[in-house]
This record gives sequence, structure tokens and C-alpha cells, in this order.
Amino acid sequence: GFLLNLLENQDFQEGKATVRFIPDHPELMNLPNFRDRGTRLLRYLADVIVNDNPDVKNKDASRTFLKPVVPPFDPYGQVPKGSRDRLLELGRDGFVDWLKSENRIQYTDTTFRDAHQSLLATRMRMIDLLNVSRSYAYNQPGDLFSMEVWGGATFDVALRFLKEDPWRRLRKLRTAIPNTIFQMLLRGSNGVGYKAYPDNLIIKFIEEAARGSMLYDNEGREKGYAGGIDLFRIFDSLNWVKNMEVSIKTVRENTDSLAEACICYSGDLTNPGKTKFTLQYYIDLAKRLESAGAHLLAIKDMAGLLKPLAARELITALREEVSLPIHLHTHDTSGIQSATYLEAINAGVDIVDVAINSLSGLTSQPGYNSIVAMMQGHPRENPVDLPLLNRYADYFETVRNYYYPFETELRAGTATIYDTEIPGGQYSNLRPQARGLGLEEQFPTIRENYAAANRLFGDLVKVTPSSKVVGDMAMFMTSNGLTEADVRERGNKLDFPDSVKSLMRGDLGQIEGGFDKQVQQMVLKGEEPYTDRPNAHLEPIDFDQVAKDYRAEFEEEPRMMDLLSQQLYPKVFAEFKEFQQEYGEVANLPTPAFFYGLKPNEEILVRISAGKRIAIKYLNMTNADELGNRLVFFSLNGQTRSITVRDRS
Ligand code: BTN
Ligand code: 3PY
Ligand code: ZN
Repeated sequence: GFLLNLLENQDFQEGKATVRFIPDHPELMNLPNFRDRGTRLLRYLADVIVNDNPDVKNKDASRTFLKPVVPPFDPYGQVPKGSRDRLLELGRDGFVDWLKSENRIQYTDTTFRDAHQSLLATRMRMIDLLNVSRSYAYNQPGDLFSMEVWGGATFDVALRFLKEDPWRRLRKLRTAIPNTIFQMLLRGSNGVGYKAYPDNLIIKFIEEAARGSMLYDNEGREKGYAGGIDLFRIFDSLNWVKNMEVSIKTVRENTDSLAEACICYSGDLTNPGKTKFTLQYYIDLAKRLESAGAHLLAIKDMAGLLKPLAARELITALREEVSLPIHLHTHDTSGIQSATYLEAINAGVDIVDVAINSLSGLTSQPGYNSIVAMMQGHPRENPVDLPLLNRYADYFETVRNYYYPFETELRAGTATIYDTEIPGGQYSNLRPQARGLGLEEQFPTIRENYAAANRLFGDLVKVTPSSKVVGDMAMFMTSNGLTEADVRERGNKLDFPDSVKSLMRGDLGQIEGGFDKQVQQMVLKGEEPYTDRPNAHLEPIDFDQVAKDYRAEFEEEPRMMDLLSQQLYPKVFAEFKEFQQEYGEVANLPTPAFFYGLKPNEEILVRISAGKRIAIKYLNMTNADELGNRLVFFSLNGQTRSITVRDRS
């Protein structure tokens, strides 16, 4: 029983085992391990059936879901070589040289990160990505430059709402897709969070993300690291290079991965009336990022403001002024960004970001399938098997329906973003946020106040986390009925939101031209702002101490990645661990069951370890007794089981 239990232990299989694993896991000596795992999943399902998933606010019980079709592949065949093999063969410098000499346009597929972050509130679960991953890697409809699979908001949302370990997601995806470059979005000093973290946390985070977790063979011997992120896309929410330097240097010096540094695009460089974010501003920024050691340069157009003619001008100028390959990222919130791509491609951009068609458009990226069609016959065409790619769009079209409560309400492109400069991911969030505050009817005012808040602060780049501060200010102005002029006149008497105080103090860094002095003083009310790096005001993390505290709190030996999750999101992480104690590993539940529970006589198969699945069928439940408890009946591998759940309705 012991060896079987050990081999079946999910942590053990997934490389969580350490040398202290067996002494630390006396439960391996107990046979009821399987029973326990099944019971916890039943407890989760019973709870969702009786009380709903707290993350699902508007469940539609009449919905039915289709089974997504995964394009078939030969699992015994060879995985074709891809961009990651090219990177490993050529090394970083050779790879960058290859990229510069390559005429064909390169594609980054953002489906696994930004696309669902921007359309489905980041809720795409690992299982829906994993189910199609091997097929995508084996069939390789196009020779992708990279897939964006991690970072941004996915880290927080995985832990907070999906109850998944983001590191496990990375490891699973890496194992399923060994041949394509994986890239992540890193917010420089802000990591994958909303505030500046100590440098040593950012350094450890990058090292761990690049290396991935240790893998073990069936005898428990170390097999080596799984590998993780091959390309770090690094940005700062104020375009402040000082906030990006540690990240760029760490990727360069402590890993074999590529450091891609971002220019976040704001304003409109073709508008002579706008004097801050000019062509010269971007050229200077690009040169500084090149000197800071970036291997690639990204233009991160998070709000979709880069118009076609501006793209032509910007790419043409950057081509002349810097020698780095250029990677273009945009959001199609206005609806015209495929025209921007065509102009950028004609001007010599190296790589463009696209999302599979069924998760593209509007606040997401332009559609991969359609851009491929646009490029047919173009001198820079990079051939893709479009009929095959379309089948992956079909897969995600079906999967997308599972996430209906998280769909954004934007129905059509909007030209208001040219005035508001609201990033794609935030735009889709703003309306539900306004509704939560009872302000939905004033949505157009909120949009105007967003632009007003930006002017009040001194005109800044707006992207996570600076965009959140501007959004908080817009909500504050709207709910208090304040105009821009009111704030300027009565600011001394207003108690501003904490995030606004923090921004004005210097906690997110500095902006080009400095913050608006008058507003800064009104917000800080005598408190002194600072202009050096936020990290100078933060204690480095004592990882030995943190590990001790972790052992005491969670009674297990932490991996470095657990410590990192915990340090980035202490409260969210503690709740995640508590959830896992109660319900076990829910990441392998099919998504409809995870969000909506089961209908009577509905049966699911759930993988609980390699080659082991359990069959769970929901039978029925009793009425609530006088204490409010219900008995929920299931069949688990043919045996009837009951779970008691308090009905909280
Ligand atoms: C229970 O929890 O009531 C016991 C049922 C568990 C059966 C275990 S689950 C893992 C393994 N795979 C199977 O198909 N059966 C066993
Ligand atoms: C993020 O930081 O999550 C973003 O996607 C910014 O655009
Ligand atoms: Zn984006």
C-alpha cells in the first residue's frame, strides 16, 4: 500500500516531493488516501450544487454545454521542432540574429493569457488549456514565435478564484508543449502584483519562473527541471526604466531566457497637439531599454491606441534608431488594429501578437486566423495551415461558453478609447465595477472622469497597476459628483483613495515630467513624496525566516515557488491553502462542474493521478433539516456516498 500511495500522491508526481517528503507525509502510510481525495472532491461538488460557486454571480441553469473537439494527433509520433528548439540550439544571441535576418512575419499566440484575461476576466482554467495543448504542440498549424501563457493577472486569478496553483499550471503546460517558446508578462518591480516588491523577491521569482519545477521519475529520483518561461516581457506601468532594470538584468544574467522590454504606448504620436508622448519620447525610451540590456523590444499598446499611420511612423523610426527585434502587442478595442498590423508589418515589425479567432477581437488581440488570411500573398507571409488552425478556433469557441458569467459586455468596437486611453483588460472590468458601486448609469461619466483623473495626475501611462489608480480616482470623482475643476478647487478638503495617495507619494515610481505638483500636494496633505526607487523603501525578504513561518503555518516543507506565491499574495495564498485542505485539488474537475456543479444523474470522470480516474455521478439531495443541512448523494466509482452540506441560502 505504501509504495502505491507514494506513487499515487499528486504532489509526489508533480515534483513537489523533497528529500523530506516521506517523513513529512505520514499519511502515505494510510490506505484511505484515495478515499480521502474522492471525498474532498465530493465535498466540493456538493457545496457547489447546494450553495453555488461564490465566483458565479448570475448562473443560468438552463444552459447546456457541448463537448469541445480536440483535433486528433499521433501521440506516438515525434513532437515537431519549434521556436524553443531553435532558441536552445542557437542560444540567445544566435536566436536574436536569426530573428533579425528572418523576413517572414512571426506570430505570438496570446490565447492562453491575454485573450482570456481581456475577454473572460482571466477565468480560463488550466484543464481547458491543457486538454488542447498536446494536440496544438504536435499538430503545430503554424511555426509560432511564442505562446503567451503566464503572468499578468493569471497568477492572482488562478489562486484567488480558480483555486489552482499557477506554478503547477506552468509545469503542466510546459510538459505538454515542449517545442514552443513560452512567454510571460511581468510588471517589472510590481512582479505579477499591483505594487512594488523588494528586489530579492523579483529576482527569485524570475529565476523560478525560468527554471520551472523539479521533475521526478517513478522511483522518486530527480529528473531535472521542467523548464518554464523562455521569454520575459517586462514593462513598467509608468514607463519608468528604473523600475525595469532589475528584471532585465536578472533575466540576462541569472537565466538563459530572453528579456523583452516594453514601451507602453500612450497618447497619439501623430497628433501635433499632444506634446508628451511624442515620437522622440518613444525613441529615447527604446534606446534606454536597449542600453539596459533588453534582447527584444516590445511596443505594448495595452489600450489599442496605436493607429495604423502612427504604427508606420513609429516602427520605421525604431528600425533606424535601435537594433533590437520589435514585437508589437495591441488590443482591438477600437476595431481597427488589423490595419495597424498591416502597416507595422510593411514597416518591418518582426513579431505581432494575435489570439485564436474565437477568443480575439474587441478588448482582446486581433484574430490569428484572420491575420493569417490577411497575409496570404504578402511578401512577408509566414504560412500557417489555416483549416487546421480553424479547428482550434472551434475548440475554444465551445470552451468559451463555459465561461459565460465572465463575458465582457462590450458588443462592438469603440472610438472612445482614444479619449479615455483605458486599457483593454480594464475596459471590460469597469462596467461591472461601476455596477457594484451602483454607478452603472453613469458609465459615460466614469469614462470622462477617467480621462480627467489622468489630466489631474499629470498625464501618465495607464496600465496595471497605474491604470487601477486612475480607475479608482474616476470612481471616486463619479460617486462624489466631483468634476476636474472641483478637485482642483476643493482638493485640500478631500480624502483621496489610498491608491491615489500611494501613487502621489511615489510608491509606483515616477512619470515623465513629474506628477502635477498642485494635485500631489492636495492629495498628500503635508506628507513628503519621494523620487527614488520604491524598492529603496522596502525591506528585502528574509527567505529563511519566511520558510520557517511557512512550515509553522502550513505544516509542510515549502518549495521556493510556494514561498513566492505566499509573499506576493499572503492573504490569497492562505485562503488557497485552506481551500485545498478542505476540498483537495479541484483543478482537474471539468469546468462546467467546477462553476455550476452537476445536474441529477450527470456523471463526470476526474483524473486524480496519472492513469487514475474516478467516476462521479450526482444522484440527488434531501431537503434541508432544521439545522439547514442537506444530504447530497453521489455514486463514486459505482458506490453510493453521501455528503452533508449546510445550505447557506
Ligand atoms: C472511496 O473514496 O469511496 C473509494 C473509491 C476510490 C477508488 C480508488 S480511486 C483511485 C483508484 N482508481 C480507481 O479506479 N479506483 C481506485
Ligand atoms: C497586465 O498587467 O496584466 C496587463 O495585461 C497589462 O496590459
Ligand atoms: Zn495586453
